Amino acid sequence: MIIKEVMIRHLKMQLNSPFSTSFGTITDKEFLLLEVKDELGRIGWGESVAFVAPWYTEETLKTTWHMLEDFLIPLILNKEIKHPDEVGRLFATVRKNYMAKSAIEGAVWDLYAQSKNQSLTEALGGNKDKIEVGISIGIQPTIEQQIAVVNQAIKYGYKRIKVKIKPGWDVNVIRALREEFPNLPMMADANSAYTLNDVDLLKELDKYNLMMIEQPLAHDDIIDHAILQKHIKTPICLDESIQSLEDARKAIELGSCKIINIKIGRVGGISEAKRIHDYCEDKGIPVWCGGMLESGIGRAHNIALTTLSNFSLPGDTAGSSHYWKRDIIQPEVIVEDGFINVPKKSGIGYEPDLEVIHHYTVSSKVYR
Ligand code: OSB
Ligand code: MG
Repeated sequence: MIIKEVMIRHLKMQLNSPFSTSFGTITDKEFLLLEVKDELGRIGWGESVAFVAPWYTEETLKTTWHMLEDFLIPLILNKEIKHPDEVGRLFATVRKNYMAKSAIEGAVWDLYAQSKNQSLTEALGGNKDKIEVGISIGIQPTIEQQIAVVNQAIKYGYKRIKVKIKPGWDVNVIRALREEFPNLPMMADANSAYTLNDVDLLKELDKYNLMMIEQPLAHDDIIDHAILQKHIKTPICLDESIQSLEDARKAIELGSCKIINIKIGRVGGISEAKRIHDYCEDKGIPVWCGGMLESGIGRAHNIALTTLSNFSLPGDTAGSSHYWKRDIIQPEVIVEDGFINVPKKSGIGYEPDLEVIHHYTVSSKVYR
């Protein structure tokens, strides 16, 4: 296929409830949505997961737009692309900027699957009809409210719950939740809020039978995590620290983690995500699919990726209604009894709802 046109839209969608982490609170999700057109007029959809501020990784909505407009779109327009794996090679002269790259690459994967008359799941070699998912719950104002929100999520059918922790909101909260929910598969995500000075505190968490602790130490560290893992029994799962297959290889060789959270945007696209998945499978390291509060488009990509065999732990892909009054795809993503049915239609398997997309669009620009 030959990419003839790319449209970037800036969308702003209000979250049903504010999402708080160790770094602050998000009430609106602003992101870029990409429509990529080939020579036959087929359209592939991609989403840039970068936030407005660089608190998670260094990319932002504006840096991704800049990279797309000034570097990445010119590198793919009018190029013959036989397989999405080639997109990464076309971008080889651009360092990092993985979320920007991933937005186009995801759209090319959608186009590629459509051109083969396959679902994205089939095109990726996935083999599940339904995927088991969990939910990530932000920091609440009080422990009582935290318990109430977890309880609500359990009622909706989620069987694995992730809660966010930060200094001052950690052992006290996990202890309270464990007392309330003795058998709940539960994990904690610190988004890099601790250092090795906190080893004693992190050791305390070993008492509460957590499935794992996600990214306790610095966003770019794998050395200190390896030291920490020797001191604690709870498996460490890395998120921010793993931005490529090379990062995964080094972290696994060092013993920095026992589990990896794979996010398509953080690692530069589906092809790299699949390579990390395959490597981890080979090394006996289970993976799960992380989330970035995606709209339905990014969610659809996550669902397809999760059908790969070594996504053996429930991910953070909650249903549309957890995030939005109205999602931008039809049908919306529904979670029943902790499972999402994998769509069978060609491409991402959901229909973008243009009316709703227009409603949320702040600005847009076409490149050809
Ligand atoms: O660290 O996994 C994270 C959301 C935004 C940025 C980082 C993270 C998260 C989540 C929520 O935990 C995942 C989701 O529901 O999409
Ligand atoms: Mg995380």
